Amino acid sequence: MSEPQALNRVADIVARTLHGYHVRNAFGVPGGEVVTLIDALQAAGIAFHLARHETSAAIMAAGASTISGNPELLVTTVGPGLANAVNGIADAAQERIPLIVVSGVVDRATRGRYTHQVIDHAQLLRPLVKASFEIEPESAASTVTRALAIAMREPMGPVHLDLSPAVAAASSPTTMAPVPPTVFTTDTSIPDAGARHLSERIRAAKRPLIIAGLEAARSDAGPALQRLAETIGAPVITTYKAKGIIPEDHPLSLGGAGLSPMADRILLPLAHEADMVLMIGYDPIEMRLGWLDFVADQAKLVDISRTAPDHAMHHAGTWFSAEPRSILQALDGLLVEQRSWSGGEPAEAKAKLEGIFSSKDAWGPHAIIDHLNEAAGVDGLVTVDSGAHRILLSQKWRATKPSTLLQSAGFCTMNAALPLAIGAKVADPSRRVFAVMGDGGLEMGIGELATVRDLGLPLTIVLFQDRSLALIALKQASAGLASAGVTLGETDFAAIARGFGGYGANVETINDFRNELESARARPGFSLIACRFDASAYDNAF
Ligand SMILES: Cc1ncc(C[n+]2csc(CCOP(=O)(O)OP(=O)(O)O)c2C)c(N)n1
Repeated sequence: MSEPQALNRVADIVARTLHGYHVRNAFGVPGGEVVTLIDALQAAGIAFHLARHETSAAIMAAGASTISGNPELLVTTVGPGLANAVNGIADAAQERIPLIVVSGVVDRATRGRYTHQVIDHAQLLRPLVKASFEIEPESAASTVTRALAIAMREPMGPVHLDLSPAVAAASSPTTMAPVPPTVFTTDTSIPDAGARHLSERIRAAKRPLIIAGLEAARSDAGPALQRLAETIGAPVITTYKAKGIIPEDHPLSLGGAGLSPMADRILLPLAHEADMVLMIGYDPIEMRLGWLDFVADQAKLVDISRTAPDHAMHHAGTWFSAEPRSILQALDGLLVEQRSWSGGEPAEAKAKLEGIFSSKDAWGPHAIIDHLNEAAGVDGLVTVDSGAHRILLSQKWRATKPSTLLQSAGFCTMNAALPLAIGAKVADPSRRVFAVMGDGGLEMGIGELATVRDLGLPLTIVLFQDRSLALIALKQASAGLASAGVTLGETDFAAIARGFGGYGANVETINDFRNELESARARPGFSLIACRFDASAYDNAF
């Protein structure tokens, strides 16, 4: 039990402020420099979850934040602890995650002379975080609220705080722990001159096309976007992260685009034919180079986003600086049904896309994805790792709701799916969560199976075991190079899962997969289903 006065340490003020701003989960690996902070977090009602690697911990926080809608916390120790988190913090930067990183730092009294584990944290993270501050006793709460505000400001991203052990344990000179202000949003969905101008341009379009991205999905713009698409007959392409913003079985949905050259060969010509492209909350960070100047005529390109487009992947002639949902709502009353695409090109594109990503093989990645899609249902939450399996899955997957397929789509780091799944399940234990991974990705972060076990999470891990870093093997082949450094030996993942205290099965038929998926549903611990197939199944698959 903590002494009553111990609850007024600087660390307690930090923790209570974070809690007041709805932070409920901290992920990390402790070190001597953060023990007081961890104690204070627990006392304030923020659960500290032990991960096995700091980068995984950062991505767990990303998964939790995506589901909770609130900032979440990464806690690392000094030096090596923070350095180990670099990949995960970079991921938060590119995936727009409001991650608060708190690292221990050597006490000020010895900082100028002591060198053990000492590196310059702020300098290390400089290109990755939106800001970096050191927490001081007099201003601890204000520094934390400022960090939260910066992390949550669009585009959201990570903010770093250093907290030394002496400051963390010091008695706080103040008890103030601010709570967020009550926010009243003025109604920007009332049509104004901008919305009228946009509606006139839309009315004049004969072949409008919509590309929706993360900001639209996060701003809950789906229903208004679907109404716009239906009213003006515009097909909708999304980035992988915005999949499901309108149900992907809708006749106007052309699914996700991003990393598949085969999909691009159908979607890019359609974009060329469009006479107006409405890019709604779209950030091309998720797209391949094929989308560079995908439409050269600036006049056709219209950006609608709260965040100023800060890339040069293409150049829109017009930017409507607004929250996507409100401008779409404003358009509602200004547009009447119009007939577009008299040649039926969108329906033709949809049929072609369905054709190229289907496969009649009874076993292999196509069949596994189809079956998992069905089994996950409307509310299942699926995370997917980087690699060939992700590109095929993202193209084939039919999402009917936004934020039901989580992935690192801007940064595309391997070993994201398991930590994302852990964070998502911690944030919402009521959801069934599946992590889809390649064998390379799982082997990179296999230690997190221990985290899954220790947190008692009944995740289902669907492993695409092709004994290959298949995506890189495909790149070598398409460059005419010999295969090198991409072959993986055969791990017995069923045995590995059992060793980590879970259930494991190696499967090679769709029936076995179906049965394993079904029996995983009721199991209290985690299940790992290793689906074994040959990497040649990805040849010409996307
Ligand atoms: C941390 C990191 N290292 C390397 C890469 C490059 N990379 C992208 S996909 C991939 C192969 C992944 O192999 P696996 O997990 O087995 O999936 P598969 O491609 O076989 O489906 C590699 C090495 C990356 N994206 N991230």
